[in-house]
Amino acid sequence: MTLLDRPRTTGPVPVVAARTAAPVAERVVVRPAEVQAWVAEQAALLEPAEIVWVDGSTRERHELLQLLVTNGTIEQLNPDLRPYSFIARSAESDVARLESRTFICTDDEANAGPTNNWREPAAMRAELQGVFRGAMRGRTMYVVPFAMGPIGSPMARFGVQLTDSPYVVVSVGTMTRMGDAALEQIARGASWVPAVHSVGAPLAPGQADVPWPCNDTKYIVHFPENREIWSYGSAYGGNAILAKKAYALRIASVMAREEGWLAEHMLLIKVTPPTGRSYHFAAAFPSACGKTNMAMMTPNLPGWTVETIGDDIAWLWIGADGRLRAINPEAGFFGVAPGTGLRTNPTAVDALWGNTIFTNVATTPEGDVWWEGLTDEKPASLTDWRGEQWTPASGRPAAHPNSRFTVSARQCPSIAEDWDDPEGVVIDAIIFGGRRASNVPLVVEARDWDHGVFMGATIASEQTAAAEGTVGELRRDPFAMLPFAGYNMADYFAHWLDFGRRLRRSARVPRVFQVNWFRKGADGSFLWPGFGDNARVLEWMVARIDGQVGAVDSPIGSLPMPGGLTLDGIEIDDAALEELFRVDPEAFLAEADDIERFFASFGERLPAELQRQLALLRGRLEAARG
Ligand code: OXD
Ligand code: MN
Repeated sequence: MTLLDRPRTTGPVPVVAARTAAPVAERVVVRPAEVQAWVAEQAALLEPAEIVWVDGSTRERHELLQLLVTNGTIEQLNPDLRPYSFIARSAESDVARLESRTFICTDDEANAGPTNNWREPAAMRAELQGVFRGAMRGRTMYVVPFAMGPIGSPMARFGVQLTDSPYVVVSVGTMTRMGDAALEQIARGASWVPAVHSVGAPLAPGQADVPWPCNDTKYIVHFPENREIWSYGSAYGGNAILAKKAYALRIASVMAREEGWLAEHMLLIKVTPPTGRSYHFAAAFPSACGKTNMAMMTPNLPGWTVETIGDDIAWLWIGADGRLRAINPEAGFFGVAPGTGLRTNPTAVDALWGNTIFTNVATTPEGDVWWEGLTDEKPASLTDWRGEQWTPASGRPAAHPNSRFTVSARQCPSIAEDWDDPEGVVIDAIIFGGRRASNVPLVVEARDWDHGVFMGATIASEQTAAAEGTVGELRRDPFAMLPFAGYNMADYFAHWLDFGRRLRRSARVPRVFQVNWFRKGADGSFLWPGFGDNARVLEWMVARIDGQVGAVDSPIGSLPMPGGLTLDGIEIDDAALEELFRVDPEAFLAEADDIERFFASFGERLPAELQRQLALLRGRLEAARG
């Protein structure tokens, strides 16, 4: 029986018989008793109509996609234009991550820290029991085993998500190594994180479903001490693909601290200059600051290549060789569509040729997709993300600003050959960036690791559409991890400082840089062309790594010397260049005051080293002011 013709039943939950252990040759995966017991316990709470264990096969994916079409959740795009691709239009209230409904539940509130929404675990558990009771009535509960990281890597970590959303199952299928291969590792004793997800829309007998079931009440709850995740009410990827933000960042950051590694909101790229020697960079930017564009950059420098390893999450550790190594724990890209265009990111546009699920983009009359920035010219008419008719005169965006594509990493033309190397890649430099209209120069190099940690801890960015909030407002987003650190951010800073001490003992410490592609001139236009021209900044970093170029010392770090960036082929006048690198001591002293207020929110727990870095910065700025 296929998923499609399996009858929908209500009433008692059919018991899924445990398969007996069979020879490996039969490729029957043993369902670990511990997982089975947990599934049964949750089924008693959630009361689904049936339970399906997901195996991760192509056939299963096909059947789920057909089911989603039948349910009206997705529509198939024109196969001649976009083979085997689909568009989902979500409920209007379910379009982004909900930070105000994201909770970290630790016994001691101080362990969640001032940047997280803390809830007392027992009280939250009691609340969740009420919320989740019967939440899957009338629906199928999928049991979704997954691996983060290449199976066989010392860094691979496992989980099992329960969900009543087939849309979420296919999304997890793209974003992780999902199914039997992961379950097999759990059966062999790998530890796993349990994650429960429901859209919170139980169906009464005979009740018709809606295309995008969800609930106005939402919860994204983490119990880091028990390594457990509960998510309710949303099918939006950032809230519902629990392997991603909830596990690979919030829970993994806690695991990483305990086990001595780093779980970071970073892209990973491999940069190869004409010399042929490759360099690997890990770069942290707040949500929707162009990480995917940078990860897939086509460098505007002859003879240079940039290859993609990851676009959102990196796990870093000190390898047996003492070097800083990193993997991308994900297997796909859940990228922001608007701003991904033929001019800005042709590689991503190529990657999306087919086998892609789009969510909340617009569709053309021919049955293809469109979003702001895909092409310079707007199509004459579209169906917008809400399903309404749209023309350029409509005066509103056709695609939701946080509309997304979900596509396998393997489909990316710039994917590096070693992107899924179980041993990871050696990191030569770490980059921190934010979206800053003023103040922060195009590139600055940190004086040393601890200064780099200060830079990471003080990233600020203008709010984007990836989460709810007022777009454009400046917020401190330390390490781009504000919504993703699963524990007290001050302890997280301390962990980074400590990690540097360990790196110093074992091997070469990577360089740390800060970048800002978004500085604007007095007329409000961007000073730097960005995108492929950001390779010019990478070129300078490579020269610094190799000790080939000097730098100008400034109060905030080392800047390129005049003429230090290759600018052939771009038009940028001297005034713009000067403004791009201008360090205004007055403005930075005001920034230092803001940092002081931000640091004060961590009280005694803030590492003394960061206060020291702030004092040193102030001293240098005051000296520069004269
Ligand atoms: C994302 C985010 O979706 O950071 O990657 O919000
Ligand atoms: Mn992200």
